[in-house]
Amino acid sequence: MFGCSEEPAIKGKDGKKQLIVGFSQIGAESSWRTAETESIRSEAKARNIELKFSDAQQKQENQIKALNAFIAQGVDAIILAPVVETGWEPVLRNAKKRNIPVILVDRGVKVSDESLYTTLVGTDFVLEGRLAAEWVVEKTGGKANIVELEGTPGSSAAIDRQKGFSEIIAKHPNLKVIQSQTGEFTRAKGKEVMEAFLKSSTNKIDLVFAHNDDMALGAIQAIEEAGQKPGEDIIIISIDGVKGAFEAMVAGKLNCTVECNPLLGPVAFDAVERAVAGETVEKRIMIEDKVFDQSVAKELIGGRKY
Ligand code: GYE
Repeated sequence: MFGCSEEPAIKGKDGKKQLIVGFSQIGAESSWRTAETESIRSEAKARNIELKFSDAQQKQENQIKALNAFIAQGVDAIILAPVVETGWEPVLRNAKKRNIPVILVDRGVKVSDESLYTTLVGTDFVLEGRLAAEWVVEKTGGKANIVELEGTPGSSAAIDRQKGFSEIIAKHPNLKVIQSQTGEFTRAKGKEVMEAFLKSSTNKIDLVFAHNDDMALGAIQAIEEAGQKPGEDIIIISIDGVKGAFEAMVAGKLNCTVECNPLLGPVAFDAVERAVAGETVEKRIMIEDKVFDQSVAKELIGGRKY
């Protein structure tokens, strides 16, 4: 046989070169995260994009290793959900050197040079914290002893939600955060920390603010085991808006959730395709949040997609 084909080895159904995208996911700590993973996997499939998936088990070093492996393999683009904010510059510089666009999903990074990533697709965590606090002000009339279950230390989700929440709470002298500790965004740790709060607190706990629904669901269990009624004796508000939170609201055990949409696949891959095509992509692609409380839970639970 003579000659050689000009065509690329791998082709998509539509005859275009099939894109190869590496996705470095944080782990599977919450139902939110599982929904995000599923959204990215299924959107890759729908677009006939080959997805190389890597689960970092909550460790930044695993994410850095995965990214370097994607870069060495010469992927067309990288999707990164960064577990923490800092420490990304060297690996992002490697990607930039090889002209591989990096699309951040849900959490942000702190870098001195913003050109090290293409865009951040996700919600506004500071706003979510503020929305939660505004609901607390309204619900309590500005007087409550609050305990806070924080997300993963060093993550933009935990840092910014706390920032937004405390900004509003600080304006109300009778709203006091009496204890605050990380529950690492998991149900098990949320339960454990809530148990410790209930045991050690000398003041009555009026309200729990959890940085995600899973920790609130853990706290609900702890409160019940301590013989109190979650949602009544202790008010509970969290962030995400997952199905489990809606179920808990319908059962009267959770009072409110601030939505944070995890279905980022379609928007993330739009950004990937535009970046690969050499188009300019805006630095921030914002996904909107809404507040849902018990009063609307029953009516809306059937339509929830995650
Ligand atoms: O709220 C939480 C998760 O980064 C927005 O991480 C995400 C957060 C989400 O595990 O449930």
